[in-house]
Formats: sequence, C-alpha cells, structure tokens
Amino acid sequence: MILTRPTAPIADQKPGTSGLRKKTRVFMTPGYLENFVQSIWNAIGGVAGKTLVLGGDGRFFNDRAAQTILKMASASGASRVIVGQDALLSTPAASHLIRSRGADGGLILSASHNPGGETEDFGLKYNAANGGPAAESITAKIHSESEALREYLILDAPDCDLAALGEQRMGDMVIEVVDPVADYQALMENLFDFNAIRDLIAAGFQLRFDAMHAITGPYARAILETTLGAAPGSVVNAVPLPDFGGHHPDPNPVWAHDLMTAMFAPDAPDFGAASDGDGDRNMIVGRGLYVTPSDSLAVLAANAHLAPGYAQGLKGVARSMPTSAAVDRVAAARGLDCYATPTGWKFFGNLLDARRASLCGEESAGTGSDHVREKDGLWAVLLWLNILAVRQQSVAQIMAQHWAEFGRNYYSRHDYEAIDTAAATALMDDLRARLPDLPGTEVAGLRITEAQDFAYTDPIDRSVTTAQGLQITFVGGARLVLRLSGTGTEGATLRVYLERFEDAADRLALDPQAALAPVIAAAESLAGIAARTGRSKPDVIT
Ligand code: VG1
Ligand code: CO
Repeated sequence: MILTRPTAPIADQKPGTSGLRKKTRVFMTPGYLENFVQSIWNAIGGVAGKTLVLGGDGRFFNDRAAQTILKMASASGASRVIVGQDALLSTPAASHLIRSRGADGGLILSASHNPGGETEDFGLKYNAANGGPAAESITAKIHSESEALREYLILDAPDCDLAALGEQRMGDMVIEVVDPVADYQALMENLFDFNAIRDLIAAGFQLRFDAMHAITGPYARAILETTLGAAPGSVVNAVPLPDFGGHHPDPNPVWAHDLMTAMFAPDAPDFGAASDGDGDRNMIVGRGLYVTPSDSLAVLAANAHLAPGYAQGLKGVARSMPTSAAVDRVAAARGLDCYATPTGWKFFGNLLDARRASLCGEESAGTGSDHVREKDGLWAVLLWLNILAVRQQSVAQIMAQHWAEFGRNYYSRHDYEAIDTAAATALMDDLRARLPDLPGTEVAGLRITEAQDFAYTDPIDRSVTTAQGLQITFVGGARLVLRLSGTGTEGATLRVYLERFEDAADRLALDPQAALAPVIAAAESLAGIAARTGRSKPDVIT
C-alpha cells in the first residue's frame, strides 16, 4: 500500500560540495531522510518509469536508509532499482553501473572521508544519468524543493532481502541485487594491462593497500590479491565496518599513519596506497616517499599513455583550482588543454562529457578519467601500477625524473577543523574585502601579483559559480588559496592551500613545509588565522 505522509520543510537540507552530509542521528530523525529523498524525486521530475542505481559505503545506517529509499522509489513509480549486494557500492562502481546499465540516475549513501557511526556522519548524494554528481542547477533545485515540501510517498511493505543476488519485486518495482565488484573489475581489466602488473608482482614487487575498513576492501582484495597475485594480506583493513574501525577513512598522511609508518620502515614494500570511505579517493606512497595528490595527477598525465586504455593520449586535463599547477606544466609540455574548476567533482562532468578533458584531479586525493564520472581510488592505484610495470622504476625514481623534467610545485594543505562558524566567515569576508588592494603589495617578503575571489564559467553550459575560494598569487608562481569546506558537519573548516614552484636542480628535494615557509607566513599575515581561529597550528597538515 502506498502511503502519503504529510511533512513540513526541514531548513538545513542544502547539499554541499558532495551531497548532503549531516550527523547520522540527524539523518535518522523520522522524516529527515524521507524529506530529502522526496525533494530529490521532485527536483528531477519524479521517478515514475525510471531505473535507478543504489548503494553506499557501508557506514552505520547505510542498510536502513537503503530500505527506506527503495520503498520511496517504489511508491513514486520507479520501474527498477539496481542495488549493490547488501546495499554496498563504491562511488566509482555506482557511477559505472549508472552508465553501463543506462540508468536514469543513482543514489549514493556516503559521507565519504567523514567518520562513520551512530554519533558520526552520514550522507546522501544524487548522481545523474551521465553517472556524475548532480550539477549545481540540480542540487539547487533539490534544496528549493526541500524548502517547500508538504508530503512524501512511501510504500508500506516489508524490507527486501539485499543479501540475495538476482531480481525481486517491491510493489510494482523490480529490485535487482548485483555483485558490487564484478562490473567494476571488468572495466578495470579493459583499461589496464593486467598481465604486465601480474608479471611485476610475480617478479617480487610488493604492495600494501590500506582499505581503511571502508568500501574498497572487497574491490581491492578481488583485484589486487585474487586477480593480480599480490600476496594475501597485501590489502589491510579490508573488511568494511559500520564505523570504519573508529577511524577517519581519509587517505592522507595523518589519517593513514599506519600506512605511512609501514612505507617508511626499513622493510617497506615497493608501493603503498589507501582509499577513502566510498572508494573515490587515493593516496600514493612509494618506499620512503609520499606523493602529493597534485604531483600524482601530474605524473599520471605525463604517463597515462603507457596504459592500454589511454594509449591514444589524453584529450585534455582538468584540476580543481586549489590543486597545484604541476599538471599545468605537463599539459603545456604536451600541448593539452588544461582547465581549472571549483572544488568538487560535479564541475568536471561537462568537460568529460564534451571530451574536452579525459583526466581530472583534485588536491584532496581524488583522481579520475572519462571511464566513469566520479573520481576513482582503485583506478588511480591501477594506473600507477601499470606505469610502474612499464617503466620498471621505483616511485622515487619516477618522481625525481618528473621534477627534473617539469620542475617541482611544493604543495601542502593546512586544515583548521570545527572552528567557530562566525569567526571563519569573518576571516573570509575581511580578506575578500581587501583583495582589490593587494596586488603590488608585499607580504612576508613575497610580492602579490593577483588576488581574486575565484569564479568559474563552465565552458560548456556557460553556468557561473562564484565565491569558490580566495586566491592570492605571488611573483614567481607561489600561491595561496583560502576556502571553507563544504563537507563538514560541525562548525566550519578552513582550508589553506599553499604552493611554491622550484626548478633549480639543487632545490628539488627540500622538505615541503620548509620550502613553503614564506607562503605559510604570508597566509598568517594576510588572514590572521591564529588570532581568529584561536588555533596556534593547523589540525591536519597534508
Ligand atoms: C572535500 C575536498 C574536495 C572533494 C570533496 C568530496 O570538499 O576538498 O576536493 O571533492 O571533499 O570528496 P570540501 O568542500 O570539504 O573541501 V569525497 O571523497 O568526500 O566525496
Ligand atoms: Co570520497
């Protein structure tokens, strides 16, 4: 029986950088999830007759939320929902399923790198028929629908069995439960030279992949261990847990410190990697060397043609604005178009669809290509492995050669988490107001060439997105970016992105924080971060 339940608008359902993220208990409040899901249906013109994909990263409430969404899809007339077994799907696997099955869209249950559990975070994101995160125009529509919502529809029916592969019915709707890994693995086998990687591993190459108790565990085990022959146990923290073992599933040197310890030990493996909660991010570590995501993007751009799926060369590259310009240097050398977009994968969708860019990346450890419309953690790991197998060099040798050829963009991000929202907003507003006066002035010994509040005009649909971060550029290419996070669930998070270019042969192996010291000093002097946030140092440095 279809129930029409009266409801009232909930004020805080505005999607951020990547869907709606809130404390899990907020999402569990009766009606909260239902309101948001009905707002999505309303914003996309309903789901009658449509096929959707559904899955999530396995965090607490993933299973319950999936049942609610299925009942709401059925009540609103969806014809089919393709669900990963046990309601699990990595974000890139969901993107692939939407595309390969010609679905009308999909819902991904995840708060990605945010911690999980009943007292931590939950999230929900809508992806469109191209497999990519809904564009700003759609997320804005979802928000406005949520502000006017009066009722939602839900089927009064028992839960379905999401452990059983195959088809079942819920009302008039077909639920098709699929193996979350199989289609994704087949896609990877199409793109990469699995034989070359298998030979590399058989010859003694050792790797360690840290799944951080999140969704990539089953994918990495199937692909890296079972198919490519990595020793059993090469994938660690491989079992997805509802609270990710109490950790932040955020692949950076701070949260993946176990991996860092292993990779800097005397008996370190040749290659280390980690992924995040929903499997769309990657962290790459060589023996004794952390590769920043911005550098990783540049290396992949320079070497992608070594993998069969990219042998024809890239169509162009794109990075988020705060990501370092290392990839720009590769693009310039190879004659590729290079785009700078606002933070968040949704801004790459049009460039990928229009074939203007085929490799994209973000400084936050997201890299991906036109094979799906999301960033893809395991894909980046496999592309690195394919490159290592062809070049027969260590990660450190590849990085040294890359910097010798293109120069090095020293890079770091300093995060101030859960700070007072009013203080964070005031910091940004005050600096924004001073931007016009900054060019030509000097701060901490650096001369400012440009200062702007980043705005982006999409080259395909001409949509304009403003206020995407304050960008201050210095003589010599050093750069400072400040923006507020759009994925947090507590107070505000200030992100300070720092970059400085060096190409002198004897200055390519400096300590990044030391190399960036003048830019760090400039940030403090321009924004008064310590005084305004009450923090003497960043909470997280990556
Ligand atoms: C962060 C990252 C951004 C990324 C987003 C979603 O956003 O900085 O690059 O696209 O998370 O990634 P913010 O607004 O907090 O800076 V994920 O892996 O959380 O879906
Ligand atoms: Co993620």
